[in-house]
Amino acid sequence: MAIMQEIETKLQKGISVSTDEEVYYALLELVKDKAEKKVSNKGKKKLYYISAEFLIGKLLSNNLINLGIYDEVKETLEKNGKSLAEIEEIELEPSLGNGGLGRLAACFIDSIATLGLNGDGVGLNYHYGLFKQVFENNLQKETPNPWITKESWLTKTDITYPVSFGGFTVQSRLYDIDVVGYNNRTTKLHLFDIESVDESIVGDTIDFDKDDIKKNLTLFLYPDDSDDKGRLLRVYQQYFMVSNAARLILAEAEAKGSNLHDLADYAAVQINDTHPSMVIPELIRLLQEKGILMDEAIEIVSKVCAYTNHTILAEALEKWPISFLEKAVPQLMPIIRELDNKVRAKVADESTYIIKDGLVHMAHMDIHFGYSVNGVAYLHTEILKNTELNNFYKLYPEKFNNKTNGITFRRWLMSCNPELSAYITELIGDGWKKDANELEKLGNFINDDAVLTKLVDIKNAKKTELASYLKKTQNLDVPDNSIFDIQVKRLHEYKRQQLNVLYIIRKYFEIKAGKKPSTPITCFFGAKAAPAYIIAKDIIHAILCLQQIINNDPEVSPYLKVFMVENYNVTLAEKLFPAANISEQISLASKEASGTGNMKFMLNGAITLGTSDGANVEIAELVGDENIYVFGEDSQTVIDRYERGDYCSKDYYDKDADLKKAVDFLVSDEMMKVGSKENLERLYNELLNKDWFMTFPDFEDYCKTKEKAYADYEDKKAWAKKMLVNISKAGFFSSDRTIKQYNDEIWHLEA
Ligand code: B1N
Repeated sequence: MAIMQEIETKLQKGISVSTDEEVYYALLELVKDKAEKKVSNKGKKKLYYISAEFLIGKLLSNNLINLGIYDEVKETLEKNGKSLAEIEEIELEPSLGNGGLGRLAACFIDSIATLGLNGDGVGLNYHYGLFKQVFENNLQKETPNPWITKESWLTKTDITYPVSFGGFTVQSRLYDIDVVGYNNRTTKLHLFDIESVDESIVGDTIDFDKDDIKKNLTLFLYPDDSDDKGRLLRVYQQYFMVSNAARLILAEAEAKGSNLHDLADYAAVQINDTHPSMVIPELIRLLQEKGILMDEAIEIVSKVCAYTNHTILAEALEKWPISFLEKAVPQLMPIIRELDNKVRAKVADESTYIIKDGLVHMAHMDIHFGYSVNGVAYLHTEILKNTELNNFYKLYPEKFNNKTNGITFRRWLMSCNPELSAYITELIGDGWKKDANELEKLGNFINDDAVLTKLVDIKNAKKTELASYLKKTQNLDVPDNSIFDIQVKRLHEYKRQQLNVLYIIRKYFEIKAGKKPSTPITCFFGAKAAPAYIIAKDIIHAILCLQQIINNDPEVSPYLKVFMVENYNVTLAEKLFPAANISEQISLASKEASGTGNMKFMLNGAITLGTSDGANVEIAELVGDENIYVFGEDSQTVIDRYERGDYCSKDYYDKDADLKKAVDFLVSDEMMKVGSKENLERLYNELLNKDWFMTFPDFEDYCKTKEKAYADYEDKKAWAKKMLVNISKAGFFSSDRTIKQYNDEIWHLEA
């Protein structure tokens, strides 16, 4: 049947006489039907990628692309007076993740499906997601982000388990989302929910009764962890997730003939950061229930579980008080104690013990009782081996390995930038869609003026598109003839949005003093701050105040504008990456494990302005010094300074007049007029008295390097060459490559 007929059969009327909403739901059903008919990946051994987050983004366009019917559907709709872009606006984006870690999990299941690997994602079905960000009085407010509509990508299954906590039991229910690969194959994202969940206990804010676990368990992703109740709820969530996962794993293995002694032939579990770490004791517990003795159960599970570390930030390495675990999951404590005893019996180094000072160290359990530990970029893995986890590396050098992150090019090029994607295909054919390394062939066009011009034309078109989208959706007036300099990522002090802020203030003063940039500059920010992260919210406040001051200053705004987009999410990301000229990757060296936004910018022809941190290091190596702007201290210098503990931000402030002027502006009359004294003073004091992430030592080099980038932008042809090199070298960052390495070196599934 022709697509047109198929859609109209679903609609039971003509496309042209249907509303956008009706067409959206018809397409949703059509895609679900088609996905169900695809071959699902099979094999004796199966991977379970367990993650508290899957930041999947909207699914319609991506699924149409992966099913190979995107163009056909788009044209059919157009012929009937409909726009696919407008129909996409109907779809609500699930906010089932914070940032990079969750988005990585989503890219990974796309690649797993595409490579035909037998692997599923397992997570939770949060009804209100993380939160929706709104700005009020230049401050971030959080509201619930409902996304589940009556018809949705979720399919209710018959799978349900009783899950017991200390003192009560809940009934789970599995919902599945089909993950369509770019090859006629599918896999599944399994999202567990609780039957007794009650959305009505949530009002207009993200506050709710944190004690009522039977009602609240799957309402939000990581509710407020600043108080004990929120933290305890997180333990309940994590156990609920892994207990369901563990039962599913054992049930599927047994169904395929496993006697459970041979579980490792049937299952590999990837533990995505420490959030699912309790899967280790839970699997051991369930194996014991099935009659396997403790020692053997531990051995079996140790051959099944592998752990990925995503950060070296101490506050993100989970340590749960024993009292929390005793209350929420008392059945696990004897097992965790036994695991700790085993470590104590064979290891002298106390720093690696699982239980210390009344806390259970989740990562320690993963490393002792998992068979693989991986970092997410070369530099990050080196830091784990040599510094952060050195005591473990000395015990188990063979367990440590690197898997540099990647992104799916289906979503981050083909879907979000069809113009560039089509042009690449015109130049080098479409082999790159299956083998991303073929992008290297673009290098042959480095001296082809027509190609360079066309790349710039496409970039400009995407900038105009972003500007009109932001006008329509957020009423922002973005000048599309300016340099688009973009920093989008979670708001965190180590990512140093505040460094960018200080540059912007400096630029503002420069323009006021009559030094005007040849091409106007537009600085974009997009970032959510954790609801309880005070300083992060103060930084958002400062950005919004600057936006108000600068954009309304007739002397400055023709040359410089600032926009903080509201509720930065996957949908907005898909519009921002293709429009960027400059990609801000300015974390303090050693702190950003990898970054994946950096890869999305590069693939779409933006040039990186970044520190030698995370995957930036690998980008620099691939593109060469000419095609990236690297600044700042290196990770060893930073690590050494932390070690010495002698950093004093005030010294830098006193020595650099420009820096001093920029920092002082935060608490100037101008800022106070549009902002809140409390927030601005707190940020000012934080920088002056602490500056834990060392923005001041990098300030001068950052400014100098950024000016160089802006100056280079003036030479259109030279800039276009940099764009071409970046795109042509991006193939390494395909998540297909990453997943192939996970499989070859950790999971060992048959393709
Ligand atoms: O994981 C990404 C990396 O590309 C980023 O560099 C890294 O910052 C990010 C606690 C985290 N690390 N840790 C988290 C998320 C939620 C949470 O509650 C920690 N996210 C990352 C993918 O490897």
